[in-house]
Amino acid sequence: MRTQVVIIGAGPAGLLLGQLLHKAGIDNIILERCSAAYVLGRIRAGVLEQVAVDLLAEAGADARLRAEGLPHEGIELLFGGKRHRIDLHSLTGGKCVTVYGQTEVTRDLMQARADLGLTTVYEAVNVQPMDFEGEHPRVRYEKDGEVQEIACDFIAGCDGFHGVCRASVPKDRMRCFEKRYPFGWLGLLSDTPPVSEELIYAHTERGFALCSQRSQTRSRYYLQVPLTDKPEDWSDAAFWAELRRRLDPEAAERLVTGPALEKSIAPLRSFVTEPMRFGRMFLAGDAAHIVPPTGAKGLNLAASDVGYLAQALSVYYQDKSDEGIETYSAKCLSRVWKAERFSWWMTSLLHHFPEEGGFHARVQEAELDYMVHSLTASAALAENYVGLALH
Ligand code: RFL
Ligand code: PHB
Repeated sequence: MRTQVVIIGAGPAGLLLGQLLHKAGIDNIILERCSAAYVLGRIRAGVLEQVAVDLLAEAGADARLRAEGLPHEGIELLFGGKRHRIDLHSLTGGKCVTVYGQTEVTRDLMQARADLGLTTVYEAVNVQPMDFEGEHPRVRYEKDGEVQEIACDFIAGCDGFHGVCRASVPKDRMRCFEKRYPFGWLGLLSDTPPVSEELIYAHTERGFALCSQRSQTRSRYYLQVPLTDKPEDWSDAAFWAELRRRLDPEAAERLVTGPALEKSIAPLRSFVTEPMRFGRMFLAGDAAHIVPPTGAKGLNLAASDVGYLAQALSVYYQDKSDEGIETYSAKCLSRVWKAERFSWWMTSLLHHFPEEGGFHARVQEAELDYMVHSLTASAALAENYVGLALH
């Protein structure tokens, strides 16, 4: 078998790249370790920047997003028992974000790919990128007990943080930067109306909480919890009671509870690999970097990486030029580090760090108060939250 680009991983990065390459006339095959149903069962991000929305439109997978996505022009910060609105729209000269679940983005991209009859091999095991430092890369994998091999021009490593692509690069060819946080987020999805029209980011002495949503009838809530907690430790009733304690009285009163459709804990981590290209293999999305979810940047960075990659490969095939390929890593990393900084900062500002003591907590409160009363500081938050421009 032969194709131009083998994409490893059918998460949002791999599926979006597949569409963008197809639109540019570049053949590609996607290899995914899990089943399509498993991929769709993972509940993750919910906030899209305009850049991600535009790329989904370019990929021809935005019909449902346009019909069902919820434009949000502001967010609320809750601290000291009061909510303060950050008017994203007016602070950024008219920009906003779109609330639309990663599950739905993935479903739409899978559907678009199926409609075009493009090949995705699900449940491909022992996927192995090979010879990517030379002119003739190959990818070997097993399907239904048989070993298969695909020859290609390029390999796109869109296989997430635990994928095989980054793991296949010799350690001395890359540098990794990592920060782990001493807590996780316990998420709960429920078919209940969201407590508030806009997202609430809450800083309290009991820990951080986030009130998000997927639609007018489906809510997604998160609680900061110790890393030692397990989802089984939290009954639905315990979750709702703790969320209520972290909200202001009005929101606590208005909160509608219901059975959890899903409950899971994600540890918080910042991680970056440099560079993001190794010969003819590129890393994109979580395969190359992780952000803590506080800034809602993980999925958006995955989208902008593959936007750059599709552009680089189009230039290669259309203009016979290596320029896009050679600048891919630096272009991505410049954007990645700004999102890493923002996500680290939002995480540091909003979470409870018991080991840091009272001084740290007072400085957090002072910064939050400064931020909501200073137009300059609010504008810096808003500019990053809606997403920096692509260069
Ligand atoms: P994904 O979505 O992890 O997809 C990678 C795909 O590659 C497959 N794969 C392999 N396939 C073949 N061979 C192998 N050896 C393979 N190894 C892995 C996997 O099965 C999978 O289908 O990465 P991608 O496409 O880069 O997308 C990135 C986003 O998913 C990610 O940035 C965000 O979801 C991060 N994230 C969140 N971001 C937010 O902005 N807000 C959130 O609330 C939020 N919650 C989360 C998250 C990430 C989580 N992870 C990674 C554990 C919650 C969790 C639990
Ligand atoms: C979500 O809806 O899952 C979500 C929203 C905003 C975040 C993180 C997660 O910052």
